[in-house]
Amino acid sequence: MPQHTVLGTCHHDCPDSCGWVVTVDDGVAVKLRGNPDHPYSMGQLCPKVNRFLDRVYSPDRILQPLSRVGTKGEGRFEEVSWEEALGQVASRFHQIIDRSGGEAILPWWDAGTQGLIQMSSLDRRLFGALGASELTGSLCGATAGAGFAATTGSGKGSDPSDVQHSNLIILWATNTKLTNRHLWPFIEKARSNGATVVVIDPMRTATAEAADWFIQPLPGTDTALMLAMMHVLIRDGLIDDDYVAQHTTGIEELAQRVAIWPPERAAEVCALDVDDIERLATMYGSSQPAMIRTLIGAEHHENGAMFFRTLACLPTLTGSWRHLGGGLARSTETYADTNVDDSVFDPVGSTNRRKINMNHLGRALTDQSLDPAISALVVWNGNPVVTVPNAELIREGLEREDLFTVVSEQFMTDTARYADVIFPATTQLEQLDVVASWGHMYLGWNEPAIAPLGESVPNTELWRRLSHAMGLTDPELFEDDESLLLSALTGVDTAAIRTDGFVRLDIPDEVLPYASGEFPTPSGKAELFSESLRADGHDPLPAFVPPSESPAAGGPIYESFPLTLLTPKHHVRFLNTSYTHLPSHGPREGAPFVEMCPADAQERSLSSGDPARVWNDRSSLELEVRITDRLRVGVVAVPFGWWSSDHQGRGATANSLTNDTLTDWGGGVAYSDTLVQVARL
Ligand SMILES: Nc1nc2c(c(=O)[nH]1)N[C@H]1C(S)=C(S)[C@@H](COP(=O)(O)OP(=O)(O)OC[C@H]3O[C@@H](n4cnc5c(=O)[nH]c(N)nc54)[C@H](O)[C@@H]3O)O[C@H]1N2
Ligand SMILES: Nc1nc2c(c(=O)[nH]1)N[C@H]1C(S)=C(S)[C@@H](COP(=O)(O)OP(=O)(O)OC[C@H]3O[C@@H](n4cnc5c(=O)[nH]c(N)nc54)[C@H](O)[C@@H]3O)O[C@H]1N2
Ligand code: SF4
Ligand SMILES: [Mo]
Repeated sequence: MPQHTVLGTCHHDCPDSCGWVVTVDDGVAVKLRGNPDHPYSMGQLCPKVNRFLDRVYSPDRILQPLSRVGTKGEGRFEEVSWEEALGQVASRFHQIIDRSGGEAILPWWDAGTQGLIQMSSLDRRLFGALGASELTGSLCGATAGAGFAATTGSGKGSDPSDVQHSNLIILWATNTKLTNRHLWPFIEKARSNGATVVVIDPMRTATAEAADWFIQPLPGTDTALMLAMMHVLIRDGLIDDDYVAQHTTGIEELAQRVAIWPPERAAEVCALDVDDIERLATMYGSSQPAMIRTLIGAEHHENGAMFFRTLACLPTLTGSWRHLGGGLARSTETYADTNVDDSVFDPVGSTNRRKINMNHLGRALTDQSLDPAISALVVWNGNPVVTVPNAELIREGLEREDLFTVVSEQFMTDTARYADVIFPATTQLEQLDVVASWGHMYLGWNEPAIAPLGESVPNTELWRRLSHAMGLTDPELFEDDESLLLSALTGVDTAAIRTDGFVRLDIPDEVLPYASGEFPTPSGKAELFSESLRADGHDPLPAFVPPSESPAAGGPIYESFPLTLLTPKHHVRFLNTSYTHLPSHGPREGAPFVEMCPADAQERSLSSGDPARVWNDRSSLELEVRITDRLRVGVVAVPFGWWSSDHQGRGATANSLTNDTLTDWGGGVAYSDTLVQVARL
């Protein structure tokens, strides 16, 4: 075929879901650029994906099924045929099911591709047919959604791109310039019209550097700040009385609650100036339209859901939901429900199976009391050895000789090294999909641009082949990709999405979810006081509860480990743990390090460049010290994303240290409530 172009959409777990154009010459992708017609990404990609072809054509791609010949974790494999690999898996699965039942098999997947069918579709039917354990919980997003919905009744917030109409923009616990870069031009547009940008983050991020005002509370304390803001809003008559009277429940109870949260009290909890809290509350209560923008950063705390539940009370009190450019913008994923119904992938007649929270992978693999114990693990679209907290426990589980581990991957990740069988996975360039965004209001089409490299296959094809190898015959297990996709799209102009590469969701041009005060809660109002939360054993009102592993909670852990550890996304060329191993990405970001403020370093006689040990009762890391003014006293940071091979010593990574306590509700996990000590090596 002569040189031609193919439209696609970035599959990464990233809010921007950029449109792209691939130039293909004689079956080889020779160029990949942003689609200039895409209304949100407008022709731009990012420093990760600008060099996506380096990933696709990397000599390190896994292109053949592999079977383990070394010890677990060693990473020594031999190439085998598909038939051989499928045969090994099918016979082990049959043995396990006969001996212990299907629940001894655990599927584990994340959003390595967040495409509609390649993230999760036929796997649900296959693992349903096997009666396998069911994965629940989330590394990302569910706690934020559940917290927000406790107040508003749904996940729906404002359209993020409407920040362009805002007069005040509060970027609360989100590092927009790094993690959501295509939103920044919309923010700059508002700024050129006079908007003020405030960043609230325990770390002076690149986004904080670019803001008009940076507020730096201690991690996990923001709810106290919000309670004090509400104190000021109510005290000073800055609330929208009509809106509150008509559309909310529990204003009196809330007023009583925040009465005991004067700015002085929050200032102490958050380590902020009283004047700053007064000024922030007054600014918020007297600016319209005022948009709060948040993503995931604050959900990784034990009180994570309460953060989002309380945050949603702010635009409700000020009536900011009424205004375009007001309200609260978070993940847009629930808007995709308008045109996408992924419940069509659920198995027919599925029964209730044992549930395992994905954040507790290490616990599940090492728990002697689980009945049945996990005997087989199947991982795709994720790298849990590096991305899930308390990771050394996962490693311990994966080393079990009696565990049979199957991984579908593009590369030999830390997780894949522990596999017994590895199946080669295609990249987004080689597979059909549709991507629903969580950062904007467009669905993206992804036409395969090239044929699968080597013997790699899309996840859906792996499930079809495995179903066949298991001797299953139900036709729903063998549905083809196009049919799966089309069955999940409702009311989408499929001709248009294929021709343009994207289509806007079937929602109004102006997204004002609660302007008229219709909240889909049990009471039909925004629930400042929530009966449902009370029924579930939570505080029915916004409340500040310090995370149990935190300076505010104190106790013996804090005495041994007095520093709070943040492990944020940090590198422009990384997307979670993907890319760190590529020569065009990893080396250009340097190496992992521990960052701390001058006072904490001085107390430990540490200078920049010194080797240090960072440890707690979970694990220990050896890292180079970097002294910065980005962090305040008592808070240190180690960037997330690097693999074992990038770390010295035993190959522990940032998540070897992190806390696997679940969040208050929503099924997420408290990575950022981690205490450590640091000392010179
Ligand atoms: N370059 C790049 N972009 C990415 C990713 C990546 O790995 N690299 N990952 C993608 C993914 S999966 C996601 S979910 C998004 C996440 O996007 P964001 O939510 O914007 O990013 P995070 O780095 O998880 O967290 C944002 C900020 O929250 C802060 N934070 C932590 N605890 C608290 C707290 O208690 N209070 C406050 N106020 N702030 C707190 C952290 O210091 C951090 O700066 O980014 C996506 N985009
Ligand atoms: N300490 C700390 N931990 C964190 C975070 C943090 O900020 N700090 N962030 C958390 C967040 S928000 C998230 S979302 C998670 C991410 O956690 P993961 O999803 O586990 O992380 P990724 O590195 O994105 O791993 C995705 C893997 O999927 C593979 N993959 C990509 N496409 C395909 C495909 O089509 N088929 C198959 N079979 N495989 C594919 C990639 O090669 C890659 O290895 O990490 C969480 N962990
Ligand atoms: S990773 Fe995010 S910013 Fe980069 S191309 Fe993909 S969607 Fe766009
Ligand atoms: Mo995420």
